[in-house]
Amino acid sequence: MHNLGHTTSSNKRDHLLLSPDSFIRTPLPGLTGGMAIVHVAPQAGAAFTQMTVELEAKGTLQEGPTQRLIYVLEGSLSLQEPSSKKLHRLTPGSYAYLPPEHPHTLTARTRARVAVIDKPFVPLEGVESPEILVGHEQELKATPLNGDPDLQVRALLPDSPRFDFACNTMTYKPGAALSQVEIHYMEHGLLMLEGGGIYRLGDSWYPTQAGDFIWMAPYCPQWFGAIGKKPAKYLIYKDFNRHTLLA
Ligand code: UGY
Ligand code: MN
Repeated sequence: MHNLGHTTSSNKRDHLLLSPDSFIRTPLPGLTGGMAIVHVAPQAGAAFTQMTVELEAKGTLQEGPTQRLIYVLEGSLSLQEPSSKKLHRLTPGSYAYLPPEHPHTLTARTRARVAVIDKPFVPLEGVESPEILVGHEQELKATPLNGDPDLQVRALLPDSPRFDFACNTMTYKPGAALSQVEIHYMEHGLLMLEGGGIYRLGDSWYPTQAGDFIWMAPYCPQWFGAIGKKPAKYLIYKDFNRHTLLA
């Protein structure tokens, strides 16, 4: 539906807001039986790529050109990789960190949707590179952000300088909000998973709901307040643990 050219999506110098009505699906090398929605990429000014990969049953996704984090949004999948003889079974909330040059095959057992984050790895002298990690969000301890019990953060990756990025889920009770307008050197890729609210990005305030994607460039002023009767939850990426001159 053309909707007379209207969309809530927006492309500004320091942020992108992409709502599902403007998503474009494309093939991707290493992807069979599915399509990729590339939400953000270096072409837009980001130093990473974030996509949602949609797979039919039996569709597969193989490794990309660099390290990767996957987070299952929908469906049931299996992950096969050389360091383990067993198949990892993945369900919604499952995630996996896959180091660079770590061949793997993700196979959909049912129709599935997976958030995929690819980032060129920045090694740190004297620090071992990270290894494969597979987990489920339910197993993670939640930490209140700045002591606010109504805003809970779950870190998918361990707090370790081995990793050059962080990826968290943030869950806001209705009415909860970030306690400050953040402005920082790290960029963000954000996928709204549940509920909604108002996102301030730069000098604009946007209604935001489950399904939306946001990219925040370094130093993009940002603030979120959850609105509605159920919690708002998002998956958020940021570059982390490296000197800015190394990135
Ligand atoms: O980790 C963060 O910087 C996070 N608090 N930012 C955000 O939610 N926009
Ligand atoms: Mn932030």
